Amino acid sequence: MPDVQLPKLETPPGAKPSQGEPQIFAMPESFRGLAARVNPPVIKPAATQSVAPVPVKPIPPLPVKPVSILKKKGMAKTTKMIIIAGVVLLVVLSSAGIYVFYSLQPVKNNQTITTNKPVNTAPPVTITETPPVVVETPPVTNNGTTTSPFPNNSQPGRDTDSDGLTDAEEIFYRTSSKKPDTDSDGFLDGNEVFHGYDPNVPSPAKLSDTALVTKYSVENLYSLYYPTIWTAKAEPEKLNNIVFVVPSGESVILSLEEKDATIPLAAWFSNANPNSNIRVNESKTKNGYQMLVTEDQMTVYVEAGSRVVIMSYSNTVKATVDYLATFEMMINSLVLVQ
Ligand SMILES: [Ca+2]
Ligand SMILES: [Ca+2]
Ligand SMILES: [Ca+2]
Repeated sequence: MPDVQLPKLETPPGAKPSQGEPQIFAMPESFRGLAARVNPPVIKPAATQSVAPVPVKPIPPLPVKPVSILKKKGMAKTTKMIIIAGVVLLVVLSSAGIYVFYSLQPVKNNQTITTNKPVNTAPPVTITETPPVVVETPPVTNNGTTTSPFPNNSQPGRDTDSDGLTDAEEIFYRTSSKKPDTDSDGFLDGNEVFHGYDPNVPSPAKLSDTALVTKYSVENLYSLYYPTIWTAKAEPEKLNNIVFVVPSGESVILSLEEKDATIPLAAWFSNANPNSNIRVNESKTKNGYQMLVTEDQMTVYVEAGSRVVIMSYSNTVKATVDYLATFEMMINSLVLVQ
């Protein structure tokens, strides 16, 4: 059998030999390059048939309504009204916001709050302290007629508001001469001073807790309060006698007299003043000491066991008695050491 000459495998130019198996081209050499020589078939165009044109009916244009100038004006007016309404709405909302903002702010102290709620009234305060009540018995003569409490040459000081404090005393105690109850605690200014209460502070504030009065003490004998602006001094010849001098010239003189402790105060007075026509009335100080009070209320004799404390209001420089309530305050503040 003759050897069959196998077509030689050629490697196309530019082809890279594979590193493994050899590449094999199956197309015979005679067919190669024919594709480039074959003429492409000519396609004849199909015979065209003449078609009669279909008359096209023209489409009438859509009727366009002309926009009138008046409508344009109406639209502009509507837009304007919308803008105005918007502005008004903004103003209303802003006002509401401002109102809410300020209504939530804390109320200042000096603003007055009005409310329709009923105000709870605090229960009345009951003061347990013994209320100062002045019981002044006008001097009465034998036939029952009232007489002037002062000597003929003296008249009571002016008391504009009739509260028991003269206008001069109101200045000293810094109270109102036109208001009977300066601290509005229910007690008259004169009553408070009479009993040693502070007329400027509601009861039971004591006058002795203020700088208005000063305590005067004699060891083993007595103590009492007197106005700070007054001057207290001992008499040179009687060291037991103390003179409290008012800046305007009046004075209160305090003296001590010996007494038999077994003899009652009234009997002592009669024995000590056998030829005197001075009439006295029995009374008690606020601290409970027995005393005798002259009809003009300007001298008192206080029982002190083996002594008698004599206090006298001396008014030789003025026609008016301006410090009688203060004099009574001093008497009521007296504390005896027995
Ligand atoms: Ca007065
Ligand atoms: Ca007054
Ligand atoms: Ca008062």
